[in-house]
Amino acid sequence: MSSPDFVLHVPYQPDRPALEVTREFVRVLEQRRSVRDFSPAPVERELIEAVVAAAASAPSGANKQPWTFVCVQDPEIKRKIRLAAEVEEREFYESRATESWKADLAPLGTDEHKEFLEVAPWLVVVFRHAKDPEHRGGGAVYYSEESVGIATGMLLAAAQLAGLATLTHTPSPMGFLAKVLERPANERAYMLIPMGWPADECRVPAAALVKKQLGEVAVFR
Ligand code: IYR
Repeated sequence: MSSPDFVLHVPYQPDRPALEVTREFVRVLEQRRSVRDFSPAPVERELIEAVVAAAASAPSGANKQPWTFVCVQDPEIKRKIRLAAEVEEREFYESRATESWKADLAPLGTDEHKEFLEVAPWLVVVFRHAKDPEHRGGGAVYYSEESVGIATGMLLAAAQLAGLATLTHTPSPMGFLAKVLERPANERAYMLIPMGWPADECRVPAAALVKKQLGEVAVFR
């Protein structure tokens, strides 16, 4: 190995679970659906903490970990988020979205009403850290979009493993989230993820069920 002598390396011997464990993980992940019908039943904070810990274990550019996960349970804050999101979404459906975008969304049956933002017991808001101009020398981040995308994927996977329903919600623009949640100037809202148990009568659109076959997405050479 060619790293300089002054770099400390430590042994790395992670668990090596069987193929069966991986297949079981795939089986769990394949059950994930974007859910908009949440049960208002509470979810214990410990479970949310475990899911966030999975996300926070993600790799990131130069290990800068350019993320903050704001976990909102407070009904008043959830209400503020819902109202602000619905303002943006109304604008989206009434004028910002192109006709072809709306046609692509039609099979999902979505609209500007976002009741789930108050019903779901938790809203996990993922913030990406941008370079901090106030922080002389030390505020750099690298590949923060990619890093936060990976962390968010791991968050969704862990939630699914816990049996929690999630929605990858991106009311656009999302600037209101930094304001409502009083985040520092270098944090940008990346994704708003309602999290909770699915409602007993939870239904999901049939249209989004079909995933591409492995042969369509993977190339082996
Ligand atoms: N943000 C809107 C619209 C929307 C956009 C995409 I791309 C989706 O996959 C689903 C919805 C909304 O949440 O309704």
